[in-house]
Amino acid sequence: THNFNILSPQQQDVAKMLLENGQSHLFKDWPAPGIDDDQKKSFFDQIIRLDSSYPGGLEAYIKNAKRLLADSKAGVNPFDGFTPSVPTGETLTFGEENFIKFEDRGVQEARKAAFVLVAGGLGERLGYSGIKVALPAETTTGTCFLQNYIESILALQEASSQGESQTRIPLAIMTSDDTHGRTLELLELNSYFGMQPTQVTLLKQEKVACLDDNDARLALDPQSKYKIQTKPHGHGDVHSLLYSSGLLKAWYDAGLKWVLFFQDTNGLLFKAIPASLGVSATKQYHVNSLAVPRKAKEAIGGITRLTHSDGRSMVINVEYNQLDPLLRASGYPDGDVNSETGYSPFPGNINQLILELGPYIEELTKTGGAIQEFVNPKYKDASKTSFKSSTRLECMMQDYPKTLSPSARVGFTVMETWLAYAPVKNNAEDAAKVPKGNPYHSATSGEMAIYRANSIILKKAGVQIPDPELKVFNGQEVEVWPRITWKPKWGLTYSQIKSKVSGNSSISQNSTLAIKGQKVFIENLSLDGALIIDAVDDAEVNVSGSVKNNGWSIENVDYKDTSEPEVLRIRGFKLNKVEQQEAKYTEPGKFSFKP
Ligand code: UGB
Repeated sequence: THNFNILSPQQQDVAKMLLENGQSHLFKDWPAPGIDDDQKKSFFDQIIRLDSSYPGGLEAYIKNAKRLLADSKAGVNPFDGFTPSVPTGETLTFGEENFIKFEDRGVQEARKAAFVLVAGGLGERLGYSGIKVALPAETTTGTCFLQNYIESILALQEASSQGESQTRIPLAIMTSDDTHGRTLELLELNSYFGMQPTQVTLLKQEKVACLDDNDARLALDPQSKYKIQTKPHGHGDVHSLLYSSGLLKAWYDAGLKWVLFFQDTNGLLFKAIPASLGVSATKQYHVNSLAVPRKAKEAIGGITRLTHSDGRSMVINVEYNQLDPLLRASGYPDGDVNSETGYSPFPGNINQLILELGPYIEELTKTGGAIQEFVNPKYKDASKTSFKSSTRLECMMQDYPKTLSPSARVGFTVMETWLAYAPVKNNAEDAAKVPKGNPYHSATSGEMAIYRANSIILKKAGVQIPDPELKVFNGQEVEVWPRITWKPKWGLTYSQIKSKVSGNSSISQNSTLAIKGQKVFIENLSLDGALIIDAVDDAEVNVSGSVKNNGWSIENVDYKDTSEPEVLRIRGFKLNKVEQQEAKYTEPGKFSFKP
């Protein structure tokens, strides 16, 4: 009935495959040959794209979808036979001897590392109109997440290369149609924030076909009968993309050993990277997941040991929406609740994974990078025979260990939340509804967490800093510490930071301190106001004396106030730069800053 003669042989093959896999509805409304031939061809272009971007092709996608949809309809429990228990991992406390030892080791290992940023998500929960990596992590300097990430990797590169200039830590960024163009533009407009353009590889993930029903019939776009409707497949795509692009092999051939995955909006992350890489290297972990103490019902997965009745056992993330039902079904009648410590006994997954490259490539050679998928249809009614809207298969990058053999060394590292984790995921309205005591994960809390972490670190390094004030922005109560920021190259590890701080210094609660230089030494500084130190890398500046001015105050901004820019509205405050002292050093040399 279908005349496919206008098609190329490759297109005819996929047409045949579709018909053999229950997809004849796609052609049901096609007019006679000669009509709409161009659209028909572009339909097949899309089909071929969908076919080539999925491990095993579209046929495998349809088969996997049928199986997963049947399981979902039958209510099959993905954890059937498994009992959850609390796993043991490495727990680190910032500044302790152990922590410093791991940091030193991590810095050494970093020259053999490659970084992978997953940034294909649009961040629907945040509702920000731009791409998330372009969002300022903090507004004191206006540094966006991508800049912070790249400068952190460059700082690590410099610290680990010990003068060997050829070390270049590669960075791959997974984008999607939603983020690709704007990510590339951000990099190009800012000269890659100091990286060599050849150091950075963008890998674009494709969306996958939507499904209309339990027979996995592909959904047509509501606007066009010549287009399949598509949706994101999830961050798990990163594995097949790294594999099929040949990047992993290139890294392996270049002698690299570690691949570090991270997400788009965590302004604290790199404070935890050196130590956790040190843990991977010391413990020879094939997989190391970073974790933080988790509040029950927090929207981060729980790291769990799952033991099967047949004896198999694995340490894996159980996603936040699955943890509660799993616990209830396995002898924890209260489900996902805090223990007497005030936290869930299951560490929270922050989706920062460190994989050892050799075993990783070996595994992907077997799987082609395919990650265990799931489907989450919204059914019309209890008969589960039809969907409210089309669905699709999804996958998550942290599910990678699920296919590993039990002999794989899979571990995790728990860090303090203040040091390691403050993502920007929730819009102001939703953040204000977060149960009291649980983290907001908003632009407000994300920025304040940076000041808090920097203040706590300087305090540990010997600077006197008062306790924070509590303030409310966009309905969220947060700790407000002095607004202290520094460039990653000033101090990425505790040892580096301690080597820059000496004597007797103090910073008042209302102060702002921005260190935009590498060799800036804080000696005997008393700061009550705003101080910006901007020095080229070869200028060594010793800072002491007393700085007092009216500083930068914090003013409330209502998120509904459209006269303010969106980046300020979503955080609920803006900085009013009343008065500051600026110290600028543009030439190499030795300088003393004494106001
Ligand atoms: N992302 C992509 O690159 N492509 C996609 O198709 C989708 C996302 P979300 P999520 O650490 O806070 C994860 O949406 O998926 C990127 C973990 O699953 O921010 O709800 C996207 O750009 C969860 O266990 O998070 O939850 C972003 O960088 C917990 O660890 C990243 O993937 C949680 O993150 C995450 O996407 C967390």
